[in-house]
Amino acid sequence: MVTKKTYQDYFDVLGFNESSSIPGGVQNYDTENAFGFIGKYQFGEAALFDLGYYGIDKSDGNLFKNDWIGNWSGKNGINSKKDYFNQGSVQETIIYDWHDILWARIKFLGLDAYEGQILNGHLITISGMLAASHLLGAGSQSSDTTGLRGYLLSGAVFSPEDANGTTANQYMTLFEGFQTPFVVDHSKAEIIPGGKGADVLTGFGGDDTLIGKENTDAAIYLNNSAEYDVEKNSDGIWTIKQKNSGLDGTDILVDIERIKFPDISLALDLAGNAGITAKILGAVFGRESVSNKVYAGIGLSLLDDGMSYEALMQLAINVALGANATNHTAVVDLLYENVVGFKPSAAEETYFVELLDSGAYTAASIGIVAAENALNQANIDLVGLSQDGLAYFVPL
Ligand SMILES: [Ca+2]
Ligand SMILES: [Ca+2]
Ligand SMILES: [Ca+2]
Repeated sequence: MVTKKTYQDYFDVLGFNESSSIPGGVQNYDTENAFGFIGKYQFGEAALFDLGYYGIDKSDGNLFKNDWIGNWSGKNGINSKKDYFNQGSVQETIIYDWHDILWARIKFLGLDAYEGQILNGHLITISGMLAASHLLGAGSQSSDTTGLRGYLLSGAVFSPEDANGTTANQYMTLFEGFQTPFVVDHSKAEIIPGGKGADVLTGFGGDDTLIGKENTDAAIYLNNSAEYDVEKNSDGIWTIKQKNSGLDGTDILVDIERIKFPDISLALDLAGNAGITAKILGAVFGRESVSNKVYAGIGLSLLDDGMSYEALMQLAINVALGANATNHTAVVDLLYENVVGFKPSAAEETYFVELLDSGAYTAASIGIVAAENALNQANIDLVGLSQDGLAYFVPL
């Protein structure tokens, strides 16, 4: 189905998904599935109660069992399930009204703050949240593990499926980015927690708290880095303040490893991949290379994608020495000069080359010894980097 992404297109996709109704074609207003969900948009008793159509007089004792034994209210001329099946235009009114209710619930639960966030690789949009809450329910304050709220609080890791086996993440993708009548005010202070996956969070205006939790998480800012004061408060907690009382306010970042500005990015995990990258750069390419944002970006990207310290060290040595990378003397001289600051004596050179010749060390493993050496860490000012972050360019 080709879609333009208007609000009506959204409902066309929803109708197709719920009851195989074809836009401009067959509309399955009179369908009922094995769980008693009815009509083009597959409503159950509970939603039609909330909308004022069904069981208002308490004639149906259980709104979560879709047996339809209760009374209908007569709203919009619907006095029976048969009326409901026959009145397609009322179903079209109902689905719009229902989405007003869903959005009110999403806002009440504070879930609108998730609009624009990328949780575990899934872009969260207003239309995606509406569709997922139609599927799962919006959730409630009393449960962190159910409905749209449970899905978002899990960082899109917990992705329950409907009776047809469609998961919340599939809904989020299928219904991503349609126009809706609803808008989110991100200018206020928001608390936005991610989850177990790699999350990309944005607070926009106001004093926001972005919480990355597990994995390598990023915070996005829309102005260049010079616009902000970046300060480390303690391990795992940073403050990002827009200068001159800018609208972005003062954000608190918790368990965030990357800050992305339009001009540069900063890696904050100097005890993790950023530290490994900086130490390899110092040992293999020399202390000045730590400020090479292209090299730093390549190293971080490879490590974030799962490359090991040892494999990245070998790759760096190969790049630095080219055809000489298998020459043990060349490897020893390169690392020694970069870390110690001058050429090794003949005796020292012989000692280290023998460690490689004998197989006691590989070029990569002796490279790690050099990188971890306190002299190397002082050369690259690892302590200073831990306070300021490692600047890098994201590889194209
Ligand atoms: Ca905000
Ligand atoms: Ca995370
Ligand atoms: Ca902010």
